[in-house]
Order: sequence, then C-alpha cells, then structure tokens
Amino acid sequence: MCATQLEDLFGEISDDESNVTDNEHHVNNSRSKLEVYEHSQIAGLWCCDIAVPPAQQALLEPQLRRFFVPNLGQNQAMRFGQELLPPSHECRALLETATAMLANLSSEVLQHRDPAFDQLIANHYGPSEGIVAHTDLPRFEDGIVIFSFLSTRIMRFVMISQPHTQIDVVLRPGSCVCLSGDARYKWTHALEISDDLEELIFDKNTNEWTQFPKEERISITLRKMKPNQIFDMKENVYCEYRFTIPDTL
Ligand SMILES: O=C(O)CCC(=O)C(=O)O
Repeated sequence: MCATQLEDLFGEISDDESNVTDNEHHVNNSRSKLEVYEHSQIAGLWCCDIAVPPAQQALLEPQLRRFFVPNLGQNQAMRFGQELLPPSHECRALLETATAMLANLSSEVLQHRDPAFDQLIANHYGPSEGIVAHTDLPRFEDGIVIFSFLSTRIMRFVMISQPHTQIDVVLRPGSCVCLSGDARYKWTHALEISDDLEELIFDKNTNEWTQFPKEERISITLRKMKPNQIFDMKENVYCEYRFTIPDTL
C-alpha cells in the first residue's frame, strides 16, 4: 500500500518526529508513511505512536464496541479466518496498517505472508482490569500486532531470562505495537490488574512522571495461526488467564 492510499484511508499522516528519542531505531516506513521505530530496550518491539489518527479512532469506536456485551460481562471476542473485522473503510485501513507493521520485520516470510492475519482478539478493559504476564501461545506465528483505543495504559514487558528487567511501554489511544523475535518469545507482556485508578507514566519528552487516570480501554490483537493448528474453542485458553491476579511475575 502506498502513502497516498493510506492517506486516502486515514487522512494526512504527520511526519512530525519531535516526539522521538535519539536512541530509538527509526524506520520511516516508506510503504505506508507510518512513523515506526524499534524500542530501544526491547529488540523486536516495533512501535507506531500514531497508527490510527484521532478522527479514524472516533469512526472505529462504535464498530469495535460491537464486539462486546459489557452488561453480560462479555469483554473479549475472537475471530478467525478472512473476515476478522466488519467490512468498513476504517476497518480495512486498520488491517492495512497492521500489514504495514509487518513490513518492518527482517523476515521476508513475515513481510509477505498471506493472509497477513487470520485471527483477532478484541479485549475490553475496565479501569481495574488487565491481563496477566504471558507470551502468546506457540500456535501463533511470529509477528503479532496490537492496537490500542480509548485510553492510555502501560504494558509491562519482563525479560523471561532476567525477571528483574522490566520495561514499561506506554500504549496511547491510536498507537500500535508489533511483537516479533525477542519481544514475542523472550519477554512476557502484561497490563496491571489493580484497583488503583491511576497509573504513573514517565514522559520521555519532558523527563517527568505524569499520572494518568485508568479508564476504559479496547485493544485489537491480530495474529496468524501456524498451519495445522486445531483450535478447540472450548479450550478457551485466553479466558483462563484474563483478569486474575498473577502469583508472581
Ligand atoms: O490488550 C492488550 O493490549 C494485549 C492483549 C494480549 O496480550 C492478548 O490478548 O494476548
């Protein structure tokens, strides 16, 4: 997809690099004009701070909300196959952006896989909800893309071989991360589960800590199943680990 196509879908995409620190590995993804960089401390974690501009977030919100029935406690939805999202302009753009994130990865296989994604998980979080530390299941290929919507939350990455090495990554609405290689296999990721209604976030631009209210959040995670995976829906692996307090990290 070329820049003009993405701009047709998302409107003008800013090239402003003022929010960027020097030690991040930057790629100005020429295919998409998305400003994508590799996290300076977590190899294979590719970040895009403005993956979905605010106007598109507003258009997507009602479409994403249809995944959930909060009154019935249904806060997670899975989709498999070719039609992961509603067939709208905005959802098509979201999938195109996710595919463009794969273009940053060094593996040509991942860059060109087709379909790029055939599995989706939509998660809805209340302020005290989160997800315990985990790596995604081996049944999924490398190259996992997570979009964040509605509010800012911290995703904590912990290096499995050195559990004291913990890195907090700020996920703002409209941002997107792609987990590959080390980030996918050698680090766990988690969102804090606690009754605290605020989170402390370090702002790398001002070098100051800021308190953010924890609010409702929606995430969309896109993955590709490995071949020949028999997925037993009754197994419901994800629901087992959601919203429970982990013993230890
Ligand atoms: O909601 C998120 O941002 C992360 C979701 C996730 O890690 C998962 O569903 O496995």
